[in-house]
Amino acid sequence: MTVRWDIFCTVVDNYGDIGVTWRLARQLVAEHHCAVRLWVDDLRAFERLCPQIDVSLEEQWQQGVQVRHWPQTWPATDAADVVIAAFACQLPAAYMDAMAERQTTPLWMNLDYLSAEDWVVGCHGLPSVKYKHVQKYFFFPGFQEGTGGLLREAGLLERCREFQQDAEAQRHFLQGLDVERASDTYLISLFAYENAGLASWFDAMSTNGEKFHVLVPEGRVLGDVERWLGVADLKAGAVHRRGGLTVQVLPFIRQDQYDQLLWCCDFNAVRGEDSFVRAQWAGRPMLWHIYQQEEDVHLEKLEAFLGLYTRELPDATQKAINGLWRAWNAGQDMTEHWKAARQQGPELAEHARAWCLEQASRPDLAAALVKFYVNWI
Ligand code: TRH
Repeated sequence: MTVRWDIFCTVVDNYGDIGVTWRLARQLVAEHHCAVRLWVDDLRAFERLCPQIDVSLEEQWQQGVQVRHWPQTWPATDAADVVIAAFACQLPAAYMDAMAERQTTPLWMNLDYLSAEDWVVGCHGLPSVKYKHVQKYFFFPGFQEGTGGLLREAGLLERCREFQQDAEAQRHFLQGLDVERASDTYLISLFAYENAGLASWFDAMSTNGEKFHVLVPEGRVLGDVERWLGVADLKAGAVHRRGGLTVQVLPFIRQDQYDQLLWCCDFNAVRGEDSFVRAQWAGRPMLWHIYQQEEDVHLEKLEAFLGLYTRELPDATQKAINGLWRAWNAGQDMTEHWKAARQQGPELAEHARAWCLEQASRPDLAAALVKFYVNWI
């Protein structure tokens, strides 16, 4: 019998919440033959990743997923077999009653934010609160054994490697974005929040003798790019050259295209949660701009990841990554750190490949969720 899943997503800000839940919903349908309803409170954010979304509809089908607008006034509905509250979002009271009234109690899980911290291993899968007799469980994504793993759809690495070995396919893809990649140029994608360190990084790239081509999808970092270039109102399509650095603004592209962009680039600056994971699957060196949290708790998460990511690397490589990532996340001067990272270029590239394979040797998050359910019933 087909298992029915309800996934609830509130878009707090940015695109990570919808980015993650949309991937998960599709994978549960495509690979585990589940019937999935994805409840989203903000269809406009969704539309940016998936332009086929019709924001005026309360209900629509996209890639086998039933996408439901989560309106302020909750429409009476029955509860599913498995209920996922993404990122601790609060379910509608009437839906929680529907869960409690079901003949077979549903499995209720909170899909948490990704963190490399050690405590995650101890908390993954533990019971959380109860509503009436319905028990909620913690489900933590993660990088280590004992966590829920990372989202990774079937065949992803194979498709990525094939694309990376196919220069013509990459050229064609980039051409579709009006990007002409010169053969002696190091291609970088840049997806970040506002960052005071950007000017020093761009200074370093424009003057160090190499050629860099930085692709910046429209978004929050553009203000810093404008200030550095001394131009106003940057829009998709803009291309500016300063010394060895070419800066090009891209439109915000579909989620699957963004993956391909990551696969094309020699280096990816990413942010938040979902692009961070996708950059790891691209198997290329990267730089993470972590989502800032109150009381700087994000810095502990950053250090936890760095500890894990760099743990087996030689000193110089470890230092280069730590220095670059810490400076970027503190909005500090990037000059020396970028130089060090470039000196470690081959080591960074090799490590990115190895890390990707190591992570891919673990069960993926969707499979882990399904297994959790099967073990629970
Ligand atoms: O947008 P984000 O900053 O989202 C963040 C994080 O998830 C953070 O953990 C969370 O607390 C906060 O939101 C509320 O970064 P993230 O997670 O990388 O999500 C971006 C999504 O947008 C991802 O699915 C990739 C997608 N994307 C595109 O589809 N096209 C694009 O052009 C770009 C740049 C991104």
